Amino acid sequence: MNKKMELISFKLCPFVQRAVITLKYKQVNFDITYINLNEPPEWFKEISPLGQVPVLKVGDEVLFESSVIQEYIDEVTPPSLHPQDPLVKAKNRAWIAFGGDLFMLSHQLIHAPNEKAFNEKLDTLKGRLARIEAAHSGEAFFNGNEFNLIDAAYAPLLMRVDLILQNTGVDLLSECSQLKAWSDNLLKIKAVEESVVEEFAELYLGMMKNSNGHLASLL
Ligand SMILES: N[C@@H](CCC(=O)N[C@@H](CS)C(=O)NCC(=O)O)C(=O)O
Repeated sequence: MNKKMELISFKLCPFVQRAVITLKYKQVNFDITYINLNEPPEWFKEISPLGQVPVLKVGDEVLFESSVIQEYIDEVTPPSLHPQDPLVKAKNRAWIAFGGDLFMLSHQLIHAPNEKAFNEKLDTLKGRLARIEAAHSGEAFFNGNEFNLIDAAYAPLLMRVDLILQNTGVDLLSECSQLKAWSDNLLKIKAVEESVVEEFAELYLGMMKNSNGHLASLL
């Protein structure tokens, strides 16, 4: 790997955070450029096929889709953080995609306008989390005692779940003891701790307040 990578980011984006964790965990020297997604600059619209972050610039090339970006970073900085067994690896990829949908659901939970809509989203999210609980190894990390790409992919969600618990008392993991332990393990990893800007909690809670939904009323 010889070209310096540049990650295009939005400070609150969990998908970008997957890439940051992978870069930091693998001790890659990279640049990060933050944009305002509400007013994206012209240069960003030109390089991002979907108008979404993350985008990873590698020299003149551009990559998009967080899981693909994670895999690219992993491949150019061996040894791999993917398990070797093709079946386990394939299953992890599927659970990583599943995790991406959970980012969207957690966003919808925050924006649920009233208690009824909130409870519906809460049930859906808890049901999905129970699925991951059932697939989890029960060890320190998803597959066992080693930190893998899938752990980097889920840490952004678990960081937000923890912030929701600390600030509203809503416990999304109340029936998921393995995920609770997993979250504790992930949130103290340096690459995870340093994967967000210093003011992240403030920004996240600010977004929650601005949404003026049911969850904001519990703050
Ligand atoms: N599937 C994409 C999702 C990325 C995504 O939804 N990013 C959000 C920010 S967190 C975004 O750029 N939204 C702007 C838009 O969709 O217009 C990935 O995994 O990278």
